[in-house]
Amino acid sequence: MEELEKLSSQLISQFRTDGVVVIRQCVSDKWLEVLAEAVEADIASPGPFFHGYQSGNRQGRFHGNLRLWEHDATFREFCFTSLLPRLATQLLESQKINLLYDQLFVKESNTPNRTRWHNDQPYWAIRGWQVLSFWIALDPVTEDSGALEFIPGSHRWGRWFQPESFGETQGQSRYEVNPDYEPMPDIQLQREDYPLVSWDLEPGDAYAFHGLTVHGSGGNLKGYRRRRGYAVRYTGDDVVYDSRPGTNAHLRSENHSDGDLLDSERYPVVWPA
Ligand SMILES: O=C(O)CCC(=O)C(=O)O
Repeated sequence: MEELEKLSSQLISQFRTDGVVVIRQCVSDKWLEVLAEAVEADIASPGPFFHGYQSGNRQGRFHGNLRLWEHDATFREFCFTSLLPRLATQLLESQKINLLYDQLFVKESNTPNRTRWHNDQPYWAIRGWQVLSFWIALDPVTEDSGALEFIPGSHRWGRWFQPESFGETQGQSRYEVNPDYEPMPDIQLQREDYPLVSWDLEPGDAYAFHGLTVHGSGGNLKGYRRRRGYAVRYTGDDVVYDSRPGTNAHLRSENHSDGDLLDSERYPVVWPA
């Protein structure tokens, strides 16, 4: 764990170029244990931003939730004091790190729901370049259990894709249309046209990816294993609030105006610690 506090320059450069890297064993067993308990508590009694996604044939269960840290001391402690803010400051090459929010994605075994291809930043009421997510595996994750797939370098396309609901039916956006966004091409149909990358993960491994990197995931087709993923999103020095249309209403702030620095109780500074 100690050596992980300093990421290699090669990894940081890969993040800069590809907009995605995998970080092995960046969450300790101790954290995994308490996070697992907190996840079960959230599934049993979800916080206010719960969203369940249904598959076409009603099979399985896809539990999602947002902003868990605001209601749960374990998630809060993790987002503030785990290694993640320290890793974020290195990957984003930023002096300061704000917590944007955290999010849970649990695909129970035999849950065929894909997570549609998308990039994240169009959903978020912020602008700036220094934006990243860690997606932490709480179970072994493989291609057939819903490993994330990414298009390396897509964070540099300069393309912002129109947000859509993660529900099953594509094209039924619950999001306000932003005329500056473009529709997401059907990447799933044209997979061979893209240099897709993915990694299997062990519990405690994480993907770290830029806010504009295009990604998606398959269903959890394993009959015996869950796929619990916990994502934590952080921002750096150059990020400010953005009131443009098309973002997720649950991720906006009533106390910020366009161009404001994020620093606040809602988007706390977590680095320097
Ligand atoms: O867990 C998933 O399937 C999707 C995760 C994702 O899209 C994200 O963390 O931005």
